[in-house]
Amino acid sequence: MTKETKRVLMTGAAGQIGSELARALRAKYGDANVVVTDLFRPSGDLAEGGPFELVDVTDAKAVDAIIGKYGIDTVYHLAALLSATGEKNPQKAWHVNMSGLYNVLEAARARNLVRVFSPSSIAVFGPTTPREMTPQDTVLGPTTMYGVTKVAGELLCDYYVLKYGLDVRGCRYPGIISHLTLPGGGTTDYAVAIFYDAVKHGRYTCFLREDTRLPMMYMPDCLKCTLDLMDADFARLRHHSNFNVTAMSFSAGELAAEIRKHMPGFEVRYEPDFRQAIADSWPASIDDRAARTEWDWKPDYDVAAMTADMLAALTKRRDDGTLGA
Ligand code: NAD
Ligand code: AKB
Repeated sequence: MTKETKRVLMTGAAGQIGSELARALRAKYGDANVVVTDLFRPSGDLAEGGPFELVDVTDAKAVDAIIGKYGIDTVYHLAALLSATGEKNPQKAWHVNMSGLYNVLEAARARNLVRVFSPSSIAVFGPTTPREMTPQDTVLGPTTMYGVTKVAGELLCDYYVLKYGLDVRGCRYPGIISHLTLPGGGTTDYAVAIFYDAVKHGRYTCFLREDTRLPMMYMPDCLKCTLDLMDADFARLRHHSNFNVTAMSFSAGELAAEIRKHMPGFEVRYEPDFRQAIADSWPASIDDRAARTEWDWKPDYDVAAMTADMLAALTKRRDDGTLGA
């Protein structure tokens, strides 16, 4: 039987996903029962709407102490360095991503926690992986340090399931698109930046080629996916920490064309940089039938619905004066 979550700890909560997932978890479990942590204190209700603590996940004692202090039973471990930042400092990416995960898993094992969520990424795949409808169980072979840490992370999580019976879950998020908190240094960040620049300036310079096609997901689906996976019946799960999930795939040029349906004068220039090689090593589309079969995963947003919603939300923020220069 799946055990119940009562008190949650989130690491890396000030980031793109954590800042929205923390709000969703507070709505679900109550403000006082979701302890939000990061390396820095974010402004506004994220730090003020419930318990907030500064925690560096590479500090094993700090991770264990915060779990003990608040009687935590479930951890959402989101602290990480992403692909582009990771390629600029691979040693730090290894340290943060691997030590952070190990410290969380060890504290969870020692304190017999109910459940841990540790997201993986499409970055686990590499140039030798089938690019179209990438299967659930296939060749991995990433060529970025970020991808290496995500493969090792999946294996480590599965080891804790097998060896210690710890309930660890995770999915391979594709690029996540959102309008509340900017992404923190990934290759799919262009698919967020393009909306900000469209609304603010009517033009965008893209760091990937026009024909670069990648799997993506809108934030409401990312939140649903995460919460549903964590609520799934453990007995139904054949996979644990490495579920393929996706909602849509498009090229940079196709996304620009979708935005032009709302803003006919929108201009995009393409000036690929080092992130092009990373994108070229990742899948164009994902087969997520395992997630659909094992815990009923199904996205709500396609590219048209996501684009309309992103533009409406960012236009409102621009008109409210909360979008910045
Ligand atoms: P993000 O970069 O926006 O946020 C990460 C947070 O971790 C930041 O707030 C940062 O301050 C914090 N952090 C970094 N080092 C830390 C440390 N030593 N101790 C504590 N906190 C630290 O990332 P995100 O997009 O919110 O990603 C969350 C998770 O989801 C990551 O594991 C990432 O790999 C995964 N993921 C994200 C995407 C995406 O498109 N956003 C896609 C696939 C997987
Ligand atoms: C990145 O681009 O690094 C992330 C990811 C897909 O893991 N958005």
